[in-house]
Amino acid sequence: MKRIAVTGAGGQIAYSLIFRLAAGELLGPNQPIALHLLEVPEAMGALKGLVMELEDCAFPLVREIHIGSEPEQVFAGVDYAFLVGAKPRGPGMERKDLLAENGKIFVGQGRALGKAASKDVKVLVVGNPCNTNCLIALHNAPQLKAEQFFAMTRLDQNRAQFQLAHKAGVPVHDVHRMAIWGNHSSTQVPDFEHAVIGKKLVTDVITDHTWLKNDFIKRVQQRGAEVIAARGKSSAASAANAALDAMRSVVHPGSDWFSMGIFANAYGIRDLVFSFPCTMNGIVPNLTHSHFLQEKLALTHKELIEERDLVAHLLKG
Ligand code: NAX
Repeated sequence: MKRIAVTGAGGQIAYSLIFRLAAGELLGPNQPIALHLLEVPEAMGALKGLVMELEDCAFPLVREIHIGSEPEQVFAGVDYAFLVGAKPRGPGMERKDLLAENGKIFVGQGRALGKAASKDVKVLVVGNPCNTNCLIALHNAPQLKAEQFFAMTRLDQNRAQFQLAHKAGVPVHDVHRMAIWGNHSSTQVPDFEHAVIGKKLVTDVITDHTWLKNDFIKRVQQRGAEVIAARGKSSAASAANAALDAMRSVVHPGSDWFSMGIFANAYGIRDLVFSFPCTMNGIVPNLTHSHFLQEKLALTHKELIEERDLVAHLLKG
């Protein structure tokens, strides 16, 4: 039996994610699972409704369902943890207020994972600001290795892959090596310089480089806002899908690159959770960028340093 935790289990991303986990989409059709679902007490009613629906699906792989509001109890023995729950930015709230509010959540959840989870637990942080929340969680779980923590930039990668495929008029599975660098925010760097379509560089297939440098980058950076404007709510099913893709890449990395926020000292980045292109062997080494992308990388790096400075009191030295 494998134990999978989801936090924010009464929220909208979880409403898609949990049913797909229950159907076996993470670990396959032969792996029985236990679901460990964490919510705040005020949302326990919604979570109980979700559990009824899970029961009514009669998923053969779901052997146990645990719900609760105490992270240490809910995380007991978990092998995989999706940290989705966080507070949304309220009216008049500044980024530093959001960081402080949500940062506290990840102090508590990091500690609880360190104490209660399986020693090999893999943790994917989705709740925003996910890179810095992930940094906080791993600092507060000294029993675990930093390499067990990941922040989700896979939705950005998937968005970028679609945009390139659409522009080139090819199926989305022809686009590979689509890396997102840096922060999951509007400073993220969608790296079109190393992406390929089939065996050719994207820059050779899409010859409109003005589109790549301007419209493409902006579209991917702003896609979350575009979805909110259209739907009136933030991305949910696509975020759940990306969370599954991301955790699957941790469990069974394939041959393609995947983007992931990880704690690593590479490419001049130190002591941050920064998104890099990864493979089963770790960060893809020895990539170089044009001056144009280097400037963008410097901006996202700077933003992550600023976020880290704002939560310095939540990090253990
Ligand atoms: P919802 O507001 O629908 O759900 C969040 C849930 O978390 C709520 O039910 C809330 O009660 C719960 N929660 C709050 N504090 C908690 C705590 N301490 N312990 C457990 N549960 C807690 O938001 P949803 O749309 O599901 O989004 C969740 C998070 O994902 C947000 O922070 C959002 O910004 C972030 N996203 C991250 C993305 C990424 O690519 N990394 C993309 C999608 C999404 O925007």
